Amino acid sequence: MEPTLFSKIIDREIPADIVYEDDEVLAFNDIDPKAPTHILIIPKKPIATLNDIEEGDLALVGRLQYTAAKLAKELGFAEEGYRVVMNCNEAGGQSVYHIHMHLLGGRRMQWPPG
Ligand code: DGP
Repeated sequence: MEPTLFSKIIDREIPADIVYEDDEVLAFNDIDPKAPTHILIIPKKPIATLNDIEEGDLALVGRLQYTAAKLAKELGFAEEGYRVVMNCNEAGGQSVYHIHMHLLGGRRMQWPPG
């Protein structure tokens, strides 16, 4: 897999406003926020799309969701509510081919999304 923008953020080749990091996961503010809080949560392991997740990645993907909930609690909007989104491929709105979970909070969300 070619290095993506997000691999470069993991490797500190491109700056980002990092809000959480552990051995497997990195979280940073989205450059073009769609809510008062808009954080991207990514695995350090490069996985291009949701379609490329393998059985051995299941704990890692669970860790993305766990990290989203942990950040929502820390940032104070877990009880009020928030949204997590993962876009897959072009029609799904994916623009960076390294899986990422969008954590959106701090405003009332609409349904259905666009
Ligand atoms: P998606 O469209 O689901 O692939 O989401 C990609 C997100 O990545 C999009 O919300 C904007 C964000 N993004 C793109 N380039 C950068 C960047 O250089 N830095 C940061 N922090 N976010 C970026």
